[in-house]
This record gives sequence, C-alpha cells and structure tokens, in this order.
Amino acid sequence: MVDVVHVVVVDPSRLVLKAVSRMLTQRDHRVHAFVDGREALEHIKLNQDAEVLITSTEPVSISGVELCWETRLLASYRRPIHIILMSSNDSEAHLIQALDCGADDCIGKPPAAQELYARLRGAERLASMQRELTRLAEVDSLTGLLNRRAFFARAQDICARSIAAGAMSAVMLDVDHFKRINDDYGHDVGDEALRALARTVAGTRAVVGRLGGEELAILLEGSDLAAAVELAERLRENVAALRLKTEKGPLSFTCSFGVSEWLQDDTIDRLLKRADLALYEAKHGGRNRVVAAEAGIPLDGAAAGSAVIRAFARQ
Ligand code: GH3
Ligand code: MG
Ligand code: MG
Repeated sequence: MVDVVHVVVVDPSRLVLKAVSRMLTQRDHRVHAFVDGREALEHIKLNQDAEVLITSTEPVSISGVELCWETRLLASYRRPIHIILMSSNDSEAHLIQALDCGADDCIGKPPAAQELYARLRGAERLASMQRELTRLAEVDSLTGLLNRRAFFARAQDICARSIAAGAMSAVMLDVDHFKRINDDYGHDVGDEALRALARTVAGTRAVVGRLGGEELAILLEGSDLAAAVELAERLRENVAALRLKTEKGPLSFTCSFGVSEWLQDDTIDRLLKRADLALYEAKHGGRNRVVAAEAGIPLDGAAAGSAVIRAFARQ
C-alpha cells in the first residue's frame, strides 16, 4: 500500500484538474489543485509536506518548465519533492527540456490512472529511501539524538529564525567522570548510561545533539537564560536520580552543565562557545552543577574563564 501523499496538481483546465484530482483522491492522496502556477509554487513553499508536483506544460502565470525549475530549487535532501510533467506533447526535445529543468518524470495528459499510480509508487519508493538515508546521516546510532553535523545544520536554521523572533539559549552538558564508568563497569554499561542520558534529555522536546563522546548540546528556542538554567537544573536532578542496573549493582552518575543566552548579532558558534566555557567552570567548580555564562564577556584569552555569573551547586 502507498502512504497518503500530499500532491499538488497544476493545469489551466479545470476539467483536467478535476479528472487527475479524482484519480488521486481515489487512492486517498491529499490533493491541492491550481490553474495558476505561481499560486501552486507559493503553496509548495508554505507546505513542507507537499511531496509531489504534477504540472502541465502551460499553467497560468508561469510556464510548466519554469515551475519545475522553481520547485526543484525548493527541494533539498531534507525535503524531497517529486516532480512529474504532464504533457500531451511527447517529442523527445520536449521531454529532455523538462527533465533538465528539474522534472523527475513525465506522463501523458490526461494520464492513465494505473500509470499514474505506478509512477507515484515509484516516487514513494525513492522518497522513503531518501528519508532513510537522511535519518542515517543525521541521527547518532547509539543515542538516537542528532549527530554533530545535523545538530549544527538544525541550529543554523533555528538561529536564522531566532534572530527575528528573540530569545534563544543553549545548554552544553558532559557526563562527569565518564571514563571511570567505562573503566569500572565496562564499555557496554557506559553505552547504556549514554542511552539513559539521551532519553532523559530528549524528553525536553528541544533540539538535542550529541556533539562528541559523552557531551550533548541543547538549543532552546524561545527560552531566556533564566528558563534555560531552570531546565538544566531539572535535567541535572533527573540525571542524578537515574539508577542503571548492572552486574555490579545499581549505577548512578551525574552531569555538569553550561548555559548561555543568544545575544544581539550572535552566532551559533559563539553561543555554544560561551556555554562550553560555563561548562568548563562547572567541571572546575566540582561537577554535578549548572553554571550560566554572563552576557557580553569576551571569549578569547584569559578573561574567558570569568564568563560566569552564577553557579548552582546543590550537592
Ligand atoms: P570529566 O568529568 O572531566 O568530563 O571526566 P570524563 O572521564 O567524563 O572525561 P574524559 O573526556 O576524560 O572521558 C570521556 C570518556 O568517554 C573517554 C571515552 O573513552 C569515553 N567515550 C566516548 N564515547 C563513548 C561511547 O560512545 N561509549 C562509551 N562507553 N564511552 C565513550
Ligand atoms: Mg566527561
Ligand atoms: Mg567530555
């Protein structure tokens, strides 16, 4: 069975639109039909779940080939869009032009229902493979969190939005004396501790990445420093309360946290750097604690270590 697909259909003829839409809704696909190509393009821009475009060569306000091209520019590895050009003109030159301008496939107009379904099944096979490859490229296999590269890519997207929207904070955390867990309980138990930590942190519903070994980062859109510190403190308590069953008896562990807030004209690198410096202070101050970075403190040189205004030590 093919999953329900959000299909955008474009043709100047309402009769054709009606016929194609009927074919698609009979297979439970969600269909949005347009006579105007630019309106269709706007719809695809605004609706990230629009996965398939079926367009004729001559919609209103934009040529079909142009629409293929513009739509192709909206697609990315994270947003596959399958484009089918619908044409009664099947000259070789015409097909080549359409494919060169971003179409993935061509079909006659009006399409035969069974052929259309078969082509959509092919599109779905490709899309699901792309989704799986994207997941494998973005997700850390041990913890299920975003890997470093995907975390930074997501962070860049969020930063672009947050510059306009306002508050954003970052939390960096690192397991305390993790090496000892590996040494005393074995690497498998160390892995289990990382999974338990990831489950605890993933519950925050923020963007969470595994930046390296036992170091995670959290981006909190819409949270100021005080809210981020509060969340970090809650996480610190929740992690410290975990009890892992091991052959050598229950294991508990702690994490240290550094928190920073987005400043005017900030960058993701600087935001995380400040959180990292605060994390360093948390380690230095005795571990199992949350430290917040003060706004505006220079990052370079010896003064960096003073970028800390509050330390929450509750041992
Ligand atoms: P600190 O409190 O200063 O952070 O001490 P630490 O022992 O946690 O820090 P250190 O950086 O010395 O050790 C981190 C250890 O994490 C070393 C490495 O072997 C281990 N590690 C990194 N990735 C993994 C992993 O995927 N699984 C396991 N089990 N261990 C890992
Ligand atoms: Mg550590
Ligand atoms: Mg570390």
